[in-house]
Amino acid sequence: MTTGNQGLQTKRQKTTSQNPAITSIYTADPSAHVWNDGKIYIYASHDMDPARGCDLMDRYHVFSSEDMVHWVDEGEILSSDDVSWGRPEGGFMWAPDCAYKNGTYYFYYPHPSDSNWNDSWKIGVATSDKPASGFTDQGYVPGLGGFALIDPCVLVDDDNSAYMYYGGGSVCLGGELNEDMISLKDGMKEMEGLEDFHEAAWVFKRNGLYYLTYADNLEDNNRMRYATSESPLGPWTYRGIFLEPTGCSTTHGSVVEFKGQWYLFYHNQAISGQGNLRSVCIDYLDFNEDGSIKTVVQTLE
Ligand code: FUB
Repeated sequence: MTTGNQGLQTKRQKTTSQNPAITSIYTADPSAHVWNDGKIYIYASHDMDPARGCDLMDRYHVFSSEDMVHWVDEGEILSSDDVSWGRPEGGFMWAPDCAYKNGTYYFYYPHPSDSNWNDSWKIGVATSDKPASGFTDQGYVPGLGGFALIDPCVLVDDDNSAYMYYGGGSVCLGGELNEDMISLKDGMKEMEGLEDFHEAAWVFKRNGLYYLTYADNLEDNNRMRYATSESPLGPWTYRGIFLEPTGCSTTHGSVVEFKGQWYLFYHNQAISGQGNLRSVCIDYLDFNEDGSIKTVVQTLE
């Protein structure tokens, strides 16, 4: 199915765009990646309609595009029914990420392992040799999880070493992954230097500088903040807020370069008016000479 943001292509000329970008189903927490087939992919949470709550989020879809304008829904890639170790009642498939290393795509997602959901988060892993299908359950990252620890993000660095980040509440943790991309080399450590961290960690690299973006704690109106470091595991230097509230109580985003332009992927609730029926949005993201991120201008229609 094709859906999409027909206006983004000409936004700079017209100063208008079309957001949300994904309109065929409700989606949130977009993790965008450019793989070596030249396409850009969005791995997102899927808010289920009619809304009941986040317990109903029980499956993931992937979207792909060749031009940032036309988006193809590649279909469902994993549901809570596919997870052997998960909460018996299913649901709670929250913000995911995907990484590629040595011919394998690794799909990471937070999911509880028992009925006491917020105390039993684990970071599940599914793998495939394709970016948007064929994922099979590989269990979870040993030693990770527990109360409110969600939202995995994985950075594969230029030297092919890989780092995982996650967190929630007020703590953000990071650590290096082993070659298997499932276990950790030396465990996790707290990411130092972030201000007002809440959740939604995302790490990317630009011009040799690491950026860690995240959602803050502003009540019912989370914003996106960021910090930078010369090292993938910090310590981090706090740099500021770059996305103001979207009108949704949660915020969650990813930053990626595609064909020479940087973009911010995030979500709002513009279609439904409900915080648990969210929609993925896309806007241009620009940097200043000193590497700081310019405040993103949200295009609303
Ligand atoms: O989508 C479920 C949760 O809401 C995510 O894991 C958080 O980051 C927030 O967006």
